[in-house]
Amino acid sequence: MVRSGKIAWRSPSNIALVKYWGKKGFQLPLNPSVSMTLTNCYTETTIEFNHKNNLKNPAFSLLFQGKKNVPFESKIRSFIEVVSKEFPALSTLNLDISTHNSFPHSAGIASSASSLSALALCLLSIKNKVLGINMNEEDFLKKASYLARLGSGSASRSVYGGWVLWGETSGIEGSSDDYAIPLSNQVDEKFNSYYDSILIVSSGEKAISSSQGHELMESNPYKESRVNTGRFNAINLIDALKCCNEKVFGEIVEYEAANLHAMFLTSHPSFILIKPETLQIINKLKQFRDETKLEFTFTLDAGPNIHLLYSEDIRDKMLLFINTDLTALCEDGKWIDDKVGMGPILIDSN
Ligand code: 2P0
Repeated sequence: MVRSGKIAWRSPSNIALVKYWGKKGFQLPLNPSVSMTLTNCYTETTIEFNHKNNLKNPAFSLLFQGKKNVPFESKIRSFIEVVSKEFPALSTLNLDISTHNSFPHSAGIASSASSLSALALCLLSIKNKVLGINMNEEDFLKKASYLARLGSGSASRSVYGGWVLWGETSGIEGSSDDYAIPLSNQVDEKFNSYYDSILIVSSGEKAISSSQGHELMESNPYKESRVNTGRFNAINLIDALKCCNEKVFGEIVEYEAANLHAMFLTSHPSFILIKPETLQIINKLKQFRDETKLEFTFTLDAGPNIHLLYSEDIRDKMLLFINTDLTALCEDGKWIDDKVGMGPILIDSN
């Protein structure tokens, strides 16, 4: 039995095109979601572990961007407790965790997908080392996605590169509410060159956290309709990815963003996460598309920032438009240049 060692994983963030919003049971989604894994927005997490004889519970220390972080520590504590149920030997280990994001905390980019997936990958690697388990890559990633989902729903999708589905979906073999699956071999090559230019409208603290927002879906009068819309859109978006129908892809993506924010407006209490500049940018994008007929689309996460999605073919034209027309509406002119990515990387194991 291995008694001490070090593991480090880099795990990316992802952007959902069909949105996960609302839960059932323990961290299970009301409807399936489909996402694109990113490259440049990622978390790197290192865990040094040591066996201790007298521990009753897993003991850990946490450094986030080199500093103590109390709210994040409590999220990690709950997650480690949940993982301990699957991996009882974890309670005999002391874990020194150090984690940092490639994107600034103030960029308004959700970090739970990358940070919880990085942590899930590290804990599963540690389990396999300590217990001497050899898993093939497919089983390892499925289990890592399952564990990541227990920490944060969107994190289940970050375990895979490319395009990813989380949630049972009619007609898609292997799809499950328990873990995500990669869609890579079902996606036309064009979508594997997709860019995500993230226009930062505001990096401020959100009025409502995602956990609170998910909870508010319970009493939302449009809950049933949203669940059906999400299911329908997941099936049709996967079809559009297969057939390379960028027009249909874009229509679904923009409808999903609007539908997600409509759920915020119709929650009790109602909340609004977009800002005036969000709408100004959307109007400019629609006008630009009407004039140029370029096939790009955009989506919003649970926040005011805009994710502008487009293929390699039109990259130069989009960059020019971003720089001449859109950065003036971004906070301090900020935007993040990202693209579809390959998924997590093991960066240290000894
Ligand atoms: C998503 N979001 O599909 C949706 C769309 C934001 C908008 O999942 O409570 O941080 O940790 O499972 O994953 C954000 O919620 O929620 C989210 P938890 P999570 O990406």
